[in-house]
Amino acid sequence: PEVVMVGLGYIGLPTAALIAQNKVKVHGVDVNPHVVETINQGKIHIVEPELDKAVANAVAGGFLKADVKPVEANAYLIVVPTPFKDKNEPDISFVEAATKAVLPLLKEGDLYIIESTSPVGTTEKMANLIYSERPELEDKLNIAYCPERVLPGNVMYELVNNDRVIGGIDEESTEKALAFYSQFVSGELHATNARTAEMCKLVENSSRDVQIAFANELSLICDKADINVWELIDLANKHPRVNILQPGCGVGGHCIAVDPYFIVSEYPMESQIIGKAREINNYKAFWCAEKIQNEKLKFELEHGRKPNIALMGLAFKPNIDDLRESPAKYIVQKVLQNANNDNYFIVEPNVEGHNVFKLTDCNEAVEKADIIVLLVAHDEFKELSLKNKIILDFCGIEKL
Ligand code: SAJ
Repeated sequence: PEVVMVGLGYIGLPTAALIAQNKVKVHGVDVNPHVVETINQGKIHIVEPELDKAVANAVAGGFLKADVKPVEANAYLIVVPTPFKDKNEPDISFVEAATKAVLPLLKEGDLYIIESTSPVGTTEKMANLIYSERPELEDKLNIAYCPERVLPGNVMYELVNNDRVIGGIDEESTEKALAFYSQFVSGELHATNARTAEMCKLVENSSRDVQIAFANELSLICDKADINVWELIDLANKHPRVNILQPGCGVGGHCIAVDPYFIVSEYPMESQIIGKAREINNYKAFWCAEKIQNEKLKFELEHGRKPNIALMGLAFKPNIDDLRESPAKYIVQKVLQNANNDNYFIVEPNVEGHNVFKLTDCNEAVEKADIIVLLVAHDEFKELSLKNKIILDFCGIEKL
């Protein structure tokens, strides 16, 4: 094969399929034998529009093959997770393990690229690791960092059309990596160094987190000031140079709620706003859970019975089935603690059956509930008639 792709998850698999679509042979590697088997049958293990067709075609055409081990190639892409250890320290052990797995296969002129979101300096660190084990290859490899920036749900389009930032550990590496991506990407390719490219990825997601924190802070202020925050933001955004994002029940997903910590943990004294934004967005979910408890107590005092409560949405953002790092899920878990679950109806129209939560049909939950808590702005919820119900709207559905 021409390319070895280490990691066949949410980014690695679509990228492998895209490269294979261009009739370049890709050898995909994943530590999970079930994933390897599924892909080799031309099927997929994740939910992403258009990905099933792309993988089926790539496998049937003989351009994509999966395995638990890498083989010799000309380009090696590392697309594995970089999770967090305790105290919000980034954990690059998967990148390290992937690098060690391809290390013995490297030869002069090969391209080694990291796409995984990584703390600044990771690419240099991996270059040192490679050269300490293979000193004969020193300065003879092309080593670069090129982060992905695709939006889940629109990956197949954005992989081709988004601009990319590409940073090598030296100029030749940058050029070789640019040439590689120019085969598959029609967005613009921007050259820089590895450290800047690493920081660029972290800053993109931190910027969004800070902006959402501003909106969430406004929602807390407006709640006290008795002002409708959605109307307020709408009006403020009429200013030609103001563009405030939407408040919600917190920030979730495995990128925006995580990547800022890669900066904060490394530069804690300097990253005041970035750190505070994380705190505000985390606090917003806690605040929502408290609001629900208070509304419940108020109802009990007024009516002398426990209210039925519909908790609407579990996903981390509208119209997806992904519950990872979801503030809505956190809120539901928190209000269910020590509660009589018979009074709660959990609704998530994008998920069919869940091993922890007993899910209720949307209309049934609304019919039975005294209090409706709107956690996620799923399309299904916009059509509901919520007359004569007490409504806690944390995602602006009533306004939409
Ligand atoms: N959210 C709000 N208010 C808003 C916008 C979003 O509360 O106005 C919340 C969402 O509900 C969700 C969270 O923010 O809980 C994150 O959602 P998102 O749609 O902003 O982003 P992700 O996590 O799906 O994808 C992001 C994207 N990054 C940016 O927009 C800067 C994507 O381009 C990245 O590739 C992706 O992270 C990643 O993999 O890093």
